[in-house]
Amino acid sequence: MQSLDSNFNLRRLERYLVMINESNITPVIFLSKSDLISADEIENKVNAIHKIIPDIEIATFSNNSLTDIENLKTYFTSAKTYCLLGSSGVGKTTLLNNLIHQDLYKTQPIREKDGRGKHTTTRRELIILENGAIVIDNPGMRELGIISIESGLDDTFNEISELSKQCRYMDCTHTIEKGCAVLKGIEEGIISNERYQNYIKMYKESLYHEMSYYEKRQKDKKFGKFMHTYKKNKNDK
Ligand SMILES: Nc1nc2c(ncn2[C@@H]2O[C@H](COP(=O)(O)OP(=O)(O)OP(=O)(O)O)[C@@H](O)[C@H]2O)c(=O)[nH]1
Ligand SMILES: [Mg+2]
Ligand SMILES: [Zn+2]
Repeated sequence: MQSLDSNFNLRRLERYLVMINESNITPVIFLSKSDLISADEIENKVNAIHKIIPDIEIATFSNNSLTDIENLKTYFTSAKTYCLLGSSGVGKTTLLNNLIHQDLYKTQPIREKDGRGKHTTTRRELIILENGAIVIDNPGMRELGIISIESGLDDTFNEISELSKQCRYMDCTHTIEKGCAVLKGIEEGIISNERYQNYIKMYKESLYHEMSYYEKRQKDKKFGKFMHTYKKNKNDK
């Protein structure tokens, strides 16, 4: 979920989608606070998403509209589980309360000075809707850490991964190599530079995380060895 006002951000959306695709979850984009901007602006934002991810489902809504809430309910199918993800203050808990027609969970206005949420929800809440759909409200995310994102990255940046098959080298990093089809695609305007930048950034992050994970494992091994020798010495004494 992103709100259609200041929170709307395509790059952040891509980050969420990488994580979601990596986990094999079907994403649906909810754009909240449609009451705060004009119909034209809403259309522009929806088009901007569809331009980079053509067949993703998008629903725009306002938590202040009963009709919109009734409409959103059609997205929640019986016996399926749904997770509300998005920055603090976009209206996840407000939606949850609306779905159950009760003000059960706490919501809070966003900070006026920077338009950010106050991290009101501090733990996950699970509710079951009338029709049996399960909805989980999550605390707004401060950042989206990345663990390993190979397939999520490919699914989200589909046009880049498709082109990369034509790179001259199998292990092309698409940054400096001669014969890189991705770099060529940017030059020719087939690939958007903004998407490329985000792709590279997330790719590097995932490498970094994998590396530090590896290093952590190495450390654990050393620690394990240490404990083993320590115990052995102790028993020998
Ligand atoms: N104008 C408008 N305000 C909304 C809408 N949805 C939520 N809000 C307001 O936005 C503020 C934040 O809503 P919350 O539901 O607490 O946001 P949240 O996503 O749960 O935030 P965290 O729990 O911090 O992650 C509240 O003041 C809501 O009343 C909407 O559709 N339109
Ligand atoms: Mg909340
Ligand atoms: Zn390349």
